[in-house]
Amino acid sequence: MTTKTQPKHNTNFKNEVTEGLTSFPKYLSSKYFYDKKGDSLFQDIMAMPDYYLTGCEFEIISNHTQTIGELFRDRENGLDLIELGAGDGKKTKLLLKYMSENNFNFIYKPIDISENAVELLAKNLAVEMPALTVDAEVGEYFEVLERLKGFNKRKKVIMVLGSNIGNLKHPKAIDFLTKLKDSMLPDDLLFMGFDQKKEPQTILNAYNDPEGITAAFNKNILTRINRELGGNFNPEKFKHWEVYDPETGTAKSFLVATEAMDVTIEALQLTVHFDKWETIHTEISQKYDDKIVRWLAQESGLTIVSSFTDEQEYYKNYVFKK
Ligand code: AVJ
Repeated sequence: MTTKTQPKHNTNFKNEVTEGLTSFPKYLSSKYFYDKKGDSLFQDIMAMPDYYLTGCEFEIISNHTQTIGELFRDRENGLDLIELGAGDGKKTKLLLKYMSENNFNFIYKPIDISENAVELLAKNLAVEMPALTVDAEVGEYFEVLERLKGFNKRKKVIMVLGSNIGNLKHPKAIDFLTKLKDSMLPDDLLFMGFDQKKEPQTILNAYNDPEGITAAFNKNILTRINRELGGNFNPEKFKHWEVYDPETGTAKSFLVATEAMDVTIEALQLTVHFDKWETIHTEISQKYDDKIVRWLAQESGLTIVSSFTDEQEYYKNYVFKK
């Protein structure tokens, strides 16, 4: 197992925090939710009944393990299974087990922005599936994509589960999908999860739990600025607020200042003023339907090979080729 870290990360964090908190309206990127605390809060979110996404995708992969696995199967030289945003690998393990037990010659390459998540996963797999070759890597999607081009000797299957693409607005999603396509050869596949449009209240509830786990997750970005950049945010003075627009399919998270205040961030030599009820936009969680996914694929030069859904049709996993 090898783990490579991106040294650029802290500079990116500083620049993006400066950019976001000096803009109007203010924003921060959800990719910075995921430190040790954020990872563990996200684990808690995935275990909440209201956060249906995880259960639906687990249902899909467990009901169609063989069909999906056989789509992945290579004809000659073996295959690289590359997962972007691997997280804890609970859903992926279903496929890893199937492939291990059915004579696939493959290596598993999980890539995640969270060093902590990648290390935990690699350690866990070393115990649970000792025969599996795991080559883990830490990095951001867009950085890592460049390096995937060097992977072209064997068949490659790229997986992006959890509707992680939903954090990107459509133009960025097209950019991301296009780059994935550019890293693919004709036999390669992309297996990706897209949370579907549904009863708006169901979506809102997934991001608005009464216990405040999602609120803590959202506010963790402030805690992280405090710790890593010497900020003095008081997270209690911010309120988590979620909206869902059924027309665009976009769920949006905000942190709302409940009083006027000044916040100082030492490492940025920056003081940020908040008016009472001023917002920081922190995340989008885009919801999709077949039409939108077909459009995204077309714009990115990808073709949909097949798709799988759960009993309630809350969630879909699509298989793409170039
Ligand atoms: C991991 C990006 C798919 O947007 O649903 C969960 C993150 N944010 N609760 C999502 C998240 C609030 C999640 N993704």
